[in-house]
Amino acid sequence: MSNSSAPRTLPIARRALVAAAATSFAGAARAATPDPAIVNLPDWSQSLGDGVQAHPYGVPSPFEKNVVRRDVEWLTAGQQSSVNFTPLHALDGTITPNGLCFERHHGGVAAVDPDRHRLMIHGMVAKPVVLTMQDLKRLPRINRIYFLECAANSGMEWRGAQLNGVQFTHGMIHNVQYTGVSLRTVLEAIGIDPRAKWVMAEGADAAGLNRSIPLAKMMDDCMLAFAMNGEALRPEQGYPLRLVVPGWQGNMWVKWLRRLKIGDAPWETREETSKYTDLMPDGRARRSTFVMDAKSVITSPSPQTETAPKGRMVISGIAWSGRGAVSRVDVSLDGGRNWQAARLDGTADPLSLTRFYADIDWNGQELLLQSRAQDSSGYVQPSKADLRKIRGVNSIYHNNGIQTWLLRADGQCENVEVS
Ligand SMILES: Nc1nc2c(c(=O)[nH]1)N[C@H]1C(S)=C(S)[C@@H](COP(=O)(O)O)O[C@H]1N2
Ligand SMILES: [Mo]
Repeated sequence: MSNSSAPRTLPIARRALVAAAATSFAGAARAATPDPAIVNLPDWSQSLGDGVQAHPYGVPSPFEKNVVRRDVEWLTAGQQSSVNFTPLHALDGTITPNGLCFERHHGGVAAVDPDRHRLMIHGMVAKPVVLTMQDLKRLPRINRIYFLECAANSGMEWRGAQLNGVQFTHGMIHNVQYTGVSLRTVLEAIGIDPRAKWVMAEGADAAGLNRSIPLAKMMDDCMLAFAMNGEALRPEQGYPLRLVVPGWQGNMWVKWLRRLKIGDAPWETREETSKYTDLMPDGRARRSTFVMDAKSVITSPSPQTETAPKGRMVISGIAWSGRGAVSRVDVSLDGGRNWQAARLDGTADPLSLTRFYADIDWNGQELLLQSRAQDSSGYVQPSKADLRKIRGVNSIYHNNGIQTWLLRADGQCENVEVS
């Protein structure tokens, strides 16, 4: 095509594109003509806006003020040993913004001065060391995106649908990019006794939370992280130093990390005996369930999202697996009778959240919305009924059953179960 013909043909091509798009925007036709939002100049176009230093640290639009972490008052006795939840219903993509990452702590948020913080590594090592934050920041760095899911996520749903919102049923998860050093680098430099098999990680908070973690996992992919999503860790997430244990239950990701003790057997701490074990129907406890199995949930529409209009609808959700990458997500509109493959968007990175979409036409009839994840190991997320057949209903932890939302004719969703 010659240059001179381009200006003549382009407008025609553009008009054709607009016309084609207009047919698929049929549902967006406005009742009022002319549209006042078009003919009247809005306030924000009639005066100058805030100057550059109005918010030295940026904050969301006031119109997004409801997008916040929320707690469930009756769940815990107080605020210090408690939890709040990520507003999954209002988020998209895969990265959780730092200010919206759910918090779970057993003794409140420790206010740690990084200059006075130390990490001691001792036990079955050639020579014990005490490291400052500056020491750690002089080691070679890596960046990795991982999900962190509390083992108690969806724990309130074992005996039936209870909490009406994806924030509360699934919001004990976040997915951020960590910056730090690989633990292998540090442990190899220190010299580990060849008979060593376990590492105890301990936090500097009032709870002194501690967990035994297999040395093999520590050497494989664990990290000492000091930054999340490009900035220093938030105090709630363990500033200035947190252990990252990819794919494994959140409780092991010790925050305000102050000590690693190398040993040859687990320490049987409170968090791995009385807590984070699952009471089975025969009265025995299922233990050492470190890996978080594949799970998914539809985040929109869901009980906290705006009333859904009829017509084109973007069903959106997240999927993850502690065993690898999410390889497939299926969506059902009829409570699990029929399934269709959802579209996985972006790169399905191992041990990190994957976003899926299903684009549908909704004619206003009731739907029973479900999603089902499958991971690179071949594992398929089970129905709640199948999970209960094996696990009973005495558990708190490790509920990765398929979630159902009833989308009612009025465009609102409700947490339900199908049998
Ligand atoms: N030192 C310390 N580390 C801790 C905890 C704690 O209370 N103290 N809570 C654990 C639990 S139970 C979970 S689920 C995760 C929560 O991480 P988050 O607060 O970044 O969401 O941190 C873990 N690490
Ligand atoms: Mo947790």
